[in-house]
Amino acid sequence: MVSEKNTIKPGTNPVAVVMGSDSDMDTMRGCIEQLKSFGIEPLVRIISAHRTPKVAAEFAQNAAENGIQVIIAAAGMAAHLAGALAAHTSLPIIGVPLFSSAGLGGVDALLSTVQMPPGVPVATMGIGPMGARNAACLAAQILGLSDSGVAGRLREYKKQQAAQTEAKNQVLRERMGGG
Ligand code: RP5
Repeated sequence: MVSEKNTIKPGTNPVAVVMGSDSDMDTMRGCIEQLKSFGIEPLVRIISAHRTPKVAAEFAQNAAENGIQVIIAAAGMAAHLAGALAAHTSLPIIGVPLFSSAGLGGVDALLSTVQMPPGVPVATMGIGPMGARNAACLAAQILGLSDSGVAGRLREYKKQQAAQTEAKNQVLRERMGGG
């Protein structure tokens, strides 16, 4: 088992992006890019609740000591990764349920991730790419409570989103003949 106890430089990666398999990477790339757009360099790992359960437990147990403040956990099928990590840490865990071609269209992962027992919460996003991007936004919002740089970049992102939507509305109005 590869231990990460003393290998992660504390404070350098406030957000960890953990996924169950390399087959999840295509979807989670959107999450990683979104985090980077907020100036957050994530720690990225493949850890499986079922295939490497001891690594998952150790990772979560040491996460806070390693300077991680938020963990994003993505998995498909019977997705227990987010919950398994939440069992071993009090850090906020954001779960991203993923579509898997061998699974039930992502609903299997959604239900496995969201239905946590009381006292062990997982903030569960929507299925797939939009959930992956929202996980990054939520992680940034949590960090933004104590990091003014991240908070400022989030404000800018929201402004850009509003400007894009207003521009689309303007185009629509012109196409529809004004008014
Ligand atoms: C889950 O099973 C992984 O998160 C992945 O979404 C799914 C399939 O994994 P692979 O068989 O592609 O490794 O644990």
